[in-house]
Amino acid sequence: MENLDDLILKLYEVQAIKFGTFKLKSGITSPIYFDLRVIVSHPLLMNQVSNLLFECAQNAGVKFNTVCGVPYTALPLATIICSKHELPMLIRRKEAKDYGTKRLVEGAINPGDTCLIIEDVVTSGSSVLETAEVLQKQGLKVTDAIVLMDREQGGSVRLAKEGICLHAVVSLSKLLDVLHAAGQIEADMVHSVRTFIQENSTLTPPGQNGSPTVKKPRTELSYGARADLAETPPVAARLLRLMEEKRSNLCVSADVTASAELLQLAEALGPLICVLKTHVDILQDFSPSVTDALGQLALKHRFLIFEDRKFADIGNTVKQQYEGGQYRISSWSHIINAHAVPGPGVVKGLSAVGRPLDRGCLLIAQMSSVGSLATGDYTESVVRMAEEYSDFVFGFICGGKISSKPQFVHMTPGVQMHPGGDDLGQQYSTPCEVIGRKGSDVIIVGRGILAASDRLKAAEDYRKAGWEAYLNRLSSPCE
Ligand code: S5P
Repeated sequence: MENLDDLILKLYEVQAIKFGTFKLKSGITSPIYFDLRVIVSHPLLMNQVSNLLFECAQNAGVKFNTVCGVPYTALPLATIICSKHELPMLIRRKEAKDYGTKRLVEGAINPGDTCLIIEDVVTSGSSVLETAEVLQKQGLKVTDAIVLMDREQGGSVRLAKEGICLHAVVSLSKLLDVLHAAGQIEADMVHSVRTFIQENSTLTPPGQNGSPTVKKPRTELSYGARADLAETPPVAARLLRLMEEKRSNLCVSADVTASAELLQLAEALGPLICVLKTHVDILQDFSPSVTDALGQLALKHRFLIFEDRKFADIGNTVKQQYEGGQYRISSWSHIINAHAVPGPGVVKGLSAVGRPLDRGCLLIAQMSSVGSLATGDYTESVVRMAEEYSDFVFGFICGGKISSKPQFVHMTPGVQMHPGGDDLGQQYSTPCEVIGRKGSDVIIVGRGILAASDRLKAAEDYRKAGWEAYLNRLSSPCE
């Protein structure tokens, strides 16, 4: 992570990233501009970028036989990677030679081989697609592309629709966070770039005339691609994006009773998790300073806070429970959850408080405990309620995937390395079962980590198990 922060600052220093007013090829005026071509004059930076691109492919578990850089900026990057790791490379010509062999691709082509594509910046994904098509015409398979910078304007979704999984070293969100934290850009600029990106997605809304005819997706959408599709509430895209960046679909359930221990857990496990789930009402020594400190740690380690309050009353009551009382949950918790039992009023009440603060809510659609009544028709009604209030509800507490809408995040409790349960009705499934077979997105783990003698190691084991199950799911054909 520190490597990445350092890289972002260096790219800014050499003006590969610029802020201001730029007219793009499309005629649109953009507040941000990337010109990665300049890095060829900075050999150390070239090596650093190439290393991170290669690491990204390795971390994503991509399997490939050969490598091709999209001409021209990514060409030298692919060369460095191939040279350093002794991998065969292919060069795509932009124009076929009008003499000699007229080849579009130079290098030894073995039909059936898988070629990894390397690119510098992805906006709509069209340059990667062009290169992929040329390679595919030669009989090569293209399953993955690694990009240094994803502008988050729909490229990963477009590529996924063509069966190519895009892995980004740096997302635009991360870049803005790092430059802002380092005092290089003002909050106003962060805001105007975010607004520009949101308003200039290259995705054509489904059903609209002129939407491109796309092949049936061969791969499932990655968390990063789904972040591009998740418009509201903003916390959904934030979560999906940081899962992709931190390579973590682990939520730790920090069910401890002392504030100091809660903060220690957040400090130690923060880098490994995407969400920290709390039950602040079990803290014996709660004070607002704890949630302030937790907020600081969430910023430092880039995780979201989820107060597992399970609201379940009429709208007017939950509104007060969420905003007021001694816990003032809405002021610090990015995510909350609610039972749907009271009907839509519970969501409306919570939304009145949470939406203006850009918070998000998960509906409890299923439970992990023996004899739970949240099954069948009830679960289906919860999914419909989530769809109706999708400006605030962005997912579910559930046992597995219950909605195919990519913006909905499925979070599953009752997870341990071995199936089983406790003597009060809790039931456990494994990360592999929950993420791989049942299609959930996030594992929620409490005692599996808290009761371990080495909590840090246990958390890393769960992170790895959850992430590998996700990668396997991504690489196997959908449906
Ligand atoms: O159905 C559920 C919903 C939730 S949010 N089952 C659960 O166990 N939970 C919560 O997840 C529960 O309140 C606890 O905080 C955590 C599971 O903890 P563990 O120690 O059993 O992993």
